[in-house]
Order: sequence, then C-alpha cells, then structure tokens
Amino acid sequence: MLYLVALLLHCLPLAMGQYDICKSWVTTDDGPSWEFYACQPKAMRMKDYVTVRVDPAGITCGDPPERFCTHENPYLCSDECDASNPDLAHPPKLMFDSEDEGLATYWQSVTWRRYPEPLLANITLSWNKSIELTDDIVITFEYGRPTIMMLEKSLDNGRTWHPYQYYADDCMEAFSMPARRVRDLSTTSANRVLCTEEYSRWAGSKKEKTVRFEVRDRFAIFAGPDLKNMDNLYTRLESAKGLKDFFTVTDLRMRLLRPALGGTYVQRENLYKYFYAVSNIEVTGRCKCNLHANLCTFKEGSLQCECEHNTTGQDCGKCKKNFRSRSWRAGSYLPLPNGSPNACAAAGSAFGNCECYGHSNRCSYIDFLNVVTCVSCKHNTRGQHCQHCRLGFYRNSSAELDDENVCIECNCNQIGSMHDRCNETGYCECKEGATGPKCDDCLPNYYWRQGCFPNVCDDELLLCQNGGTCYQNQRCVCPVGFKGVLCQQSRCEADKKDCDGAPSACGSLGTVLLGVLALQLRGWVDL
Ligand SMILES: *[C@@H]1O[C@H](CO)[C@@H](O)[C@H](O)[C@H]1NC(C)=O
Ligand SMILES: *[C@@H]1O[C@H](CO)[C@@H](O)[C@H](O)[C@H]1NC(C)=O
Ligand SMILES: *[C@@H]1O[C@H](CO)[C@@H](O)[C@H](O)[C@H]1NC(C)=O
Ligand SMILES: *[C@@H]1O[C@H](CO)[C@@H](O)[C@H](O)[C@H]1NC(C)=O
Ligand SMILES: *[C@@H]1O[C@H](CO)[C@@H](O)[C@H](O)[C@H]1NC(C)=O
Ligand SMILES: [Ca+2]
Repeated sequence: MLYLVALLLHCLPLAMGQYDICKSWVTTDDGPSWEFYACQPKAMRMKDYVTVRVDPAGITCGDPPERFCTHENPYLCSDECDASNPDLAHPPKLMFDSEDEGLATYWQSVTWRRYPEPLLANITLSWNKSIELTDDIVITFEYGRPTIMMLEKSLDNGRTWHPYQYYADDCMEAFSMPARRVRDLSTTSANRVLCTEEYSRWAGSKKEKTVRFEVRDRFAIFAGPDLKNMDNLYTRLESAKGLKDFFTVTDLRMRLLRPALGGTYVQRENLYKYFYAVSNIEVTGRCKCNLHANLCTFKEGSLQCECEHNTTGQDCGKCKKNFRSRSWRAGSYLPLPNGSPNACAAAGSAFGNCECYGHSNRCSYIDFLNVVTCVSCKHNTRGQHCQHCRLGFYRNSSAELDDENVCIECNCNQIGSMHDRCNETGYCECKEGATGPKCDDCLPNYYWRQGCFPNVCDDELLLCQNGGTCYQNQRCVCPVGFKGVLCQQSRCEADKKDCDGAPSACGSLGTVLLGVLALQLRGWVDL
C-alpha cells in the first residue's frame, strides 16, 4: 500500500492530465462544434523503443571467453564471461530488459588488460524520433560506477552531438571544470551543462549503483520541490529560449572513459577487476509532437505521433495537404490551462477566401479593388495568393505550390544575359553570341571575354596565315614580318619603308631589341 502511494506521488505531477486531450465536442450558442486544445502524449518508458549500439567493436566481453573478478573479491577471479554461452553472456540488450527481483542482468565490457591504454566504451541509444525527457535518466552500474564518464545528446538523429553532462570523481582533473550540483542551479542556468562528482565516487559497488541525469531537479527549479507548480514550468518552457530543446533528444550517448577503481589507484597486477557493467538504462519521456497529438504509437520500428489539428509528419511538424493556408506553428502551453492548438487551417477557411499556400500569415482587404490579398509573401513568392514567383525566380516543377522551395533563383549570368529574369524552365534571355540556360556559355564561333565576342580566328574558317597562331580565338600572333588580323599581310609589302635600307630591320626580333638597347644606353628611350 505504502509502495502504491509512493508510486502515485511519484507519477502524479507529470501525469496530471494537463494537455492530454486535443479536442472536445462542445455546445455553444451557435450549436455544437469541436473545440481544440494543445495536447501531448503521455510519458513512457523509452527504453522499450530504443536501438542500441556499443562501440568499439569487440568491447563486449566473452569473445574469446575471459575471467573477471570484483573489487569486493579481488583474488577470486573465477567469474566468467562467455558470449557463446547464454548463461554467461552479457550482450547489450540486457541493459533494456526488465529486471527480475534481485537478479540483475547486464551488459559487460572486456577487462582492462591493455592498461595503461584507456578502457573506453560508447553506448549509443537511438530512437529515430524526437523525445522530450520528463524524468531523470537513470543508468545502473553493477560492480561499481565509472570514475569518469560523459553523457552526450543529439537532436538530429546522430548527425551532430553535444555534451549533456560530465561525470568524474574529480571534475577539475578529468575535464578542467569545477564540480557543480544541479540543485544549485537557478532559473537562468537550468539548462547549463555541468560536471558533477555526485555519481562517480567509490561507495562500495552494491551501495550506490546509479548515475543520473537530473531532469526532475531541473524542473523543480520552476515547478517547486514536489513539481506542484507545473503551470510555472510550462510557462517557462514556452518563454525561455532553448529550454524546451534542452530536454529534447533523438539520441543519447554514454561515453565511458575510466572504470571504477575500488576507491584506490589502479593495481596493475590484477586488471581483471576493472571493467564496465550496466544492468539498466531508464529513460522516461514523451514523443515530441509539437503539442499537436496526444498519442504516439510504435509502427514499423519507429515511434510516430498520431497527429491532430490537421498536422502531419513524424513530429506533427507540418500542415496536412490542403490545410496550408497559414504557416505551420507548434501548439503552445499558453494561455493556461488549455494552451493554444495553433491548428492548421483548410484553404478557404482562414480569411474570406484567401489561400496563401503557407507563404504568408496575413491577408489584407484592398478596399478599392474589393479583393483580399496575401501580405508579405515569403519564400520568394508574390501574387494575391503568393502563387507566383518573384521576378528573378522561377517555379520549381518538382515542388508543390505550398513548398518552401517552390521558387528557384534564375541566377542569370549578369554579363551574358539581357536581364535577371528567366522563363518557366529557368532559361535566361541571352545577349548576342551567348547561350546556355544561364547565358554563361558562348555559341560556336564566339569566345568569352566579359561577354561573348565573335571569333577573330579559329582552326577552321578563320585560319591565321603565314604561320601565325590563333590565341584564344581573339587574335592571331603573327611571325615577325607579317601583320593583319589573320597575319595575311607581309610588313615589307605593306610598308615599303620598313624594307628600305637594312633588310635586317624587319628581319629578326633580336636586332630590334639590340637597337632599343643601344638607344636606351644613350638615354634616348625610357623603358
Ligand atoms: C565515442 O564517440 C565519440 C564521439 O562522440 C568518438 O569521438 C569516440 O571515438 C568514440 N569512442 C569509441 C571508443 O568508440
Ligand atoms: C526513421 O523514421 C522514419 C519516419 O518514421 C522512417 O521513414 C525511417 O525509415 C526510420 N529510419 C530508421 C533507420 O528506422
Ligand atoms: C481538420 O480538418 C477536418 C476536415 O478534414 C475538420 O473537420 C477539422 O475540424 C479540422 N481540424 C482542425 C483543428 O482545424
Ligand atoms: C525543388 O523542390 C524540391 C522539393 O521540395 C526540393 O527537394 C528541391 O531541392 C528543389 N529544387 C531546387 C533547385 O531548389
Ligand atoms: C524556356 O526557354 C528555353 C530556351 O529558349 C526553351 O527551350 C524552353 O522551351 C522555354 N520554356 C518555356 C516553358 O517556355
Ligand atoms: Ca538488465
């Protein structure tokens, strides 16, 4: 009975029934209709839905079989871990089974036989779904808690990771951080990442087995010691930037960095008593459904919100098709006690008959035209219903009209194109000689130089003559003695004077240079 009361007291504040319905059928002066509320699923035991991964490969004991002993019984190393024997194996799944009274089942690592190389292990928990923590994360260690470990979290299915809490018997030494306690945090620091020494001391392996990430103590900063004032917590979750996200995870990772040492230094002559053993990982939380669902179900291996308010998606993170006349918004805990549903609205229901395809939240009535039009269309759209693309953009044919990516920038080449507009398939209007969708190429017989210019020479029709070579289609480089666009003219023919006197004057380049040098020596030419 006492146990039951304790259980009730424990569960009560977080299961108080607030925000547990999404809508109800009410009768008003205008007759009966639905009324909608912010709503969220109940908290669940999240270990039932998790996938686990333990790194590095080979860190789980028993392959090959090995012996180990305990800090309490360091000279009786007769315990055995053998992965091939179900009775002696310690696979990762034993961290998530339900414990029979008294008999703990646990995952166990290999022993620290490679000392002084550190004994490192990562335990990564993934839900493939955002979860909001509602109670402490409790990790139970058998045979002693690690002297150094770290908890990390991801909010994007493991793409990026952030520290969540540091644990060490000496925070300064292990992480160069001062030791703090969650109880000492204040309203402005409730989401601080800290290092605690509370769960890493040696106190005998049977006595203190748990390592916690304190969610309740953080909630208590706002809701009071018994979490009686949940209204205040909900108000804070809406208003304090980053607070909601602090309690939201898609993945958790325990980085075990140094095992229990039995209250003393490492004894090299007996490394069989150093290892990690985890019997349980309790994670209590609810599916994050953005206050648009009160049910979360496990389907095809993934948690999925049962979205209401005409929203959809794994987290009810967008509006259903044909319900996108306003931008999607999360529900809000405020105003108390029922919150705001911020439901998605059907096309045509929002304001007169003004659909904005989710690119605007506002409509305005233009008196002299007698039309309602969307205001400040976003995502590069324009038009009465934000149904067109702005000038300089074109319609993305693979996107729906209400997609944020519906308009693509034309990106016309500024030099090669007439202007920065393009047609419906993204083609720009090119100046003479330019081509390509963006007008950044030249037609055949044109060359690019700040725009397209007709070729002066090439290898086909406009050949350089008399041994001249065509330089980038721009000009012929003529041998000495020839000139003209295509080197078609002999200098001597064109300009008799060049040939008078010393024929060598139009002979070699060397002579010309010598001449210049001589003039320079006399100070007549200033090179
Ligand atoms: C554990 O994960 C971290 C990244 O969070 C990685 O840097 C480290 O190498 C991993 N350790 C092991 C033993 O796999
Ligand atoms: C994760 O969840 C999404 C949405 O439910 C699903 O499409 C995807 O296959 C899941 N991925 C994995 C690895 O389970
Ligand atoms: C969602 O759309 C349905 C029609 O499909 C409508 O009956 C219902 O009232 C809408 N719900 C909300 C919250 O707008
Ligand atoms: C076109 O829209 C699709 C669907 O939203 C998107 O995946 C794609 O990136 C968009 N294309 C461009 C070029 O923006
Ligand atoms: C856009 O211009 C390109 C090139 O001129 C043309 O091939 C294409 O058919 C045009 N598309 C439309 C929809 O007019
Ligand atoms: Ca277990």
